[in-house]
Amino acid sequence: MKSYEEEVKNFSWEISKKELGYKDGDIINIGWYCSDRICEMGKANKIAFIWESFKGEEKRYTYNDLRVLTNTIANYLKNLGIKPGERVCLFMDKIPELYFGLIGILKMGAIAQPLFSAFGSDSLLTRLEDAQTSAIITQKKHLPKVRNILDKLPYMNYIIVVDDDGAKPLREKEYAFNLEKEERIEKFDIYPSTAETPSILHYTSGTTGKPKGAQHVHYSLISQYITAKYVLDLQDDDIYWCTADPGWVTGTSYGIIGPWSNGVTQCVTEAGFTAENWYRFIEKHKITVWYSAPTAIRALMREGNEIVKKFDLSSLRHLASVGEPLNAEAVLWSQEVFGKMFHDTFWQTETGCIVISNYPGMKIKPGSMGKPFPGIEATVVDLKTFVPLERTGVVGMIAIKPGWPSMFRTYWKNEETYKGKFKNGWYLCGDRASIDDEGYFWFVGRDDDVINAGGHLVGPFEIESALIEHPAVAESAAVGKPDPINMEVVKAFITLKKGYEPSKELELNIMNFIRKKLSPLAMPQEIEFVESLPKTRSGKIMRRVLRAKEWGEDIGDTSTLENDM
Ligand code: 6R9
Repeated sequence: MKSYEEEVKNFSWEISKKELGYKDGDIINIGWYCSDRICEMGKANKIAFIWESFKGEEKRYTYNDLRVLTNTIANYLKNLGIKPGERVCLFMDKIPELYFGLIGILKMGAIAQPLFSAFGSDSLLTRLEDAQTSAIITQKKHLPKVRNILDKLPYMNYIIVVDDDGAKPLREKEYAFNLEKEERIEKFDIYPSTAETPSILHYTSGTTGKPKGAQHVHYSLISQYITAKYVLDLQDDDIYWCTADPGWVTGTSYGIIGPWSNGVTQCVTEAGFTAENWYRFIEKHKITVWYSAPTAIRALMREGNEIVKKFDLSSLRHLASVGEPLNAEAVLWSQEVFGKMFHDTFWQTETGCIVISNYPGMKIKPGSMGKPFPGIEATVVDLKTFVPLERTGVVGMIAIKPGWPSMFRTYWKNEETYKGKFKNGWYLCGDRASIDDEGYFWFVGRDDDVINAGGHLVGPFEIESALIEHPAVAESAAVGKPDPINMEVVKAFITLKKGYEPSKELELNIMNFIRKKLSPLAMPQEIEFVESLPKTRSGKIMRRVLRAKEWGEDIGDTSTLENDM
C-alpha cells in the first residue's frame, strides 16, 4: 500500500477486480480464486499450507495439492447428491480437511457453514436447525454430538466422517470419507457462481442475543483479497499465520480466503494456546505476518517478557489484531518485546472484511482502531438521529455506508433483523466510538456494554485499559451495576497476573492507580477479583453475562461461552 492518504484519494474496488482479473457479470467462485487461479499464475508448486498437528507432526501442501484436494472434496459432495445452495456444515478441529473442506464446498456451489468444533450438541442444534443444514463434515470424536441431535434435524441427510477407521460400523446417513485415500480429482467442473451466489453462512459470535446467520456471497472476495493485501501487508514471500479458528469469521476471511487468494504460504497449528507453543511455532516456521486477537495478546503479556527472549522471533515483519479493542498497553508491550507494534483492525462477521484499521506505514496511536479502509465510508452517527457527528471527539455509533463488496446480504431467514441494522442510509455496527481531529477512530464499547452512570455514558474500554496498565492486572471487564442514585455505577472484574493474590490492599492500590487516569464517573465503585472472565469461543469478553448477574437478570443465550461444554 502506498501512503494511506494517497490510497484514499486513488482507491476504488476496481483495483481489486483488475488484479483478480474479474469483470462485473463474470463467473466468480472463491474456491477457484484460492487454488486453480494461483496454479495458473505459475505457483502450482509453491507451498500453500503448512499444518502442524497436536503432536507436532507436520504436513505441507502445494497450491496444486490444494487445487486437487479441494476438487476431490467438491466431487465427493456432488456425487453424494448435495445440491448447490444447500448448507454444508464444517464441524472439525483445525485439521486440513476443515480448510480444504471450505474451499471444496464453495467449488461445488453449496453454502459453507463453519462451526466451532468445541460446540456442544445444543449450540450445534440451534445453528443446524436454523440453517436447515443438509450435510455436516466432522471427525469421529465429534460424531456423538451430531448423533445426539439427529432426530431433531429432518433436513440432515449426510454426516461425513473424515477420520473413520472402521472400528465401529457407521449408522444410517453416515459416510466415511478419507481425503488421503480418495482418488485425487484432477479436473472438476467448478460451479459457475456469480457475484451474488451465497458462499458462507457465518453464525455471529453472539455476545448479545441469539446467534444469527450472516449470509455472505462470492463477491466478498473483492474486498477480502485487497484488504488482506493492503492491511495485513501480504506479499509473495510471506509466511503468514492467522491464529483464528474458521468457526469464527476471522478464520475464514483471513485464515483461508485472504491468504490463498493472494497466493501466500500460510501456517496453522492444531495445538492450543500456550505462550511456549506459539513462540516456538513462529520461530520454527519463520512466520512473517501474524494476525491474532487481544485476548491472546493479553495472555502472552501475562506470561511475561522473559519467555520471549528464549525464542528467535526476528522473522516477524507485520503484526495485526482483531476481535476486541486492543489496549494501548498491549500495543506498547508488543513494541517492547517484538520490536513491532500490533496493528489494530476493526470489523465484524457482518462486514466480511476489515473496515477500520491501522495500516502498515501509518502512524499508530496506541489504543486507536485507526482509520477507514480506502473504499469504505465509515463515520460515527448520533445515537438518536443517526446523522454523522460533525464535532470530533464526540461519542456516537459506528456506521458504514452500504455497498462494500463483502457486506453480508441478509441474516438467514431473518430479513427483519437485517433491515433493522440500517438507519438513515447507514449500516450500524452496534459499537460506539469517537473520531479525533486526525480522523482516527477510538473505540468506546459495544452499544449494550456502555454504562449509564448518572446519565453519563461511560465506555468499558477506557476503564479496562486504565486497569490493565496496573502491573498486577492481567485482564479486566467493566460493567454497570445497579445504584439507587446514579442508576448505574461501574464495577470492575479483574484477573491477576502470576504472583499476585487478591487482597484489600491490592484493591486499594489499583483504585488509587486508576483514579489519576479516569473521570470520577468512570471510576469503579467496586472491584471483584476473579479466576477468569466469561468469554466467547472467539475470545471476546462477555460483559453482559457479568452485568446480568449484577442485575439479577437472565443471562440470555450463552451458547458461544467458552465453558458451556
Ligand atoms: C471480526 C470479528 C464483531 C465485534 C464488533 C466489536 C468487536 C472486533 C474490534 C472490536 C474493538 C476492534 N470488535 N474488532 N472492537 N476494536 N479492533 O470480530 O467479528 O465476531 O462478528 O465481532 O467485535 O464489538 O462489533 P465478530
